[in-house]
Amino acid sequence: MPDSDRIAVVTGASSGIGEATARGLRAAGFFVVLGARREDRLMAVARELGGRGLPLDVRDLASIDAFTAAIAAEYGQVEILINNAGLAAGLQPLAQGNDDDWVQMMETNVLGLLRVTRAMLPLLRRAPRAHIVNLGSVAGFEVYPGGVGYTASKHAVRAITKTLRLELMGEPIRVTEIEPGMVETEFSLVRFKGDREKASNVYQGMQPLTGADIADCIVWVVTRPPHVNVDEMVVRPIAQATVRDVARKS
Ligand code: NDP
Ligand code: 8X3
Repeated sequence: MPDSDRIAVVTGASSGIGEATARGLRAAGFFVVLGARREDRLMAVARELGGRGLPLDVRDLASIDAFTAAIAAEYGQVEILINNAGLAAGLQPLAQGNDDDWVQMMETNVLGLLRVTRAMLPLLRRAPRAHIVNLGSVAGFEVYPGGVGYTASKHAVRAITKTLRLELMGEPIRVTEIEPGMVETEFSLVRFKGDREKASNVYQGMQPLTGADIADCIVWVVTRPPHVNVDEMVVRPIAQATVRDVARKS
């Protein structure tokens, strides 16, 4: 039984920003329902927070349906949806673009977010008030060489968020996009397919944000009075002025 009727669903809660957001929302009094593919890690977080972990692969419609059906049966409604599951894969120029990487990014960051949102909308509409928070990125309005698949997917997240804001206008459902700059999570390790040296070089000589920094912003956004909609929030480390301009100490 949830100890709060304020249900918050976080996708991609097995690490990084999603895990930190689950912690933040729990501390703010929500009952958290967490989804991701790595069940061992997901369940450990859910257990620790006294929440519910459910397997979820946002690339798989059947998995999204099972995730949604379990939430509908157990809780009946959802107040907060954090669409966080996502990744970058590779950093090659378009000419050398890897098909599998492009498909994975589009299916996860774009189709996954669309499908999870569509599945969850009936549950969000059952709550007295609700809030959808999409994890975009500064890559949703800036670009960089090698980033074409990822930046295209995050530009799409921006379009989706703005469209939802229009389509849900008049309903008690807030829509927000969080657009982080560099956050040290497993993001770069995933992008470079487990190459720890390449991943740590990304943050060499500068202090990146942490997952907890972004969670802090998300918790702030969802705890504003119900009539206040923060449409978007851009958050970068102080050392990063644009996606390509980063001050590093040697
Ligand atoms: P992490 O790699 O630490 O976390 C990504 C999360 O997404 C994991 O929990 C992973 O879980 C989940 N995920 C990936 N694919 C799927 C899938 N098919 N189905 C379900 N869950 C999935 O990275 P971050 O925490 O940094 O990334 C979170 C979000 O923040 C992403 O959308 C990312 O694009 C965005 N972002 C990150 C920035 C950064 O610099 N780190 C900056 C701007 C935005 P599992 O593998 O267990 O399924
Ligand atoms: C992640 C930020 O700069 O790697 O969304 O694209 S970046």
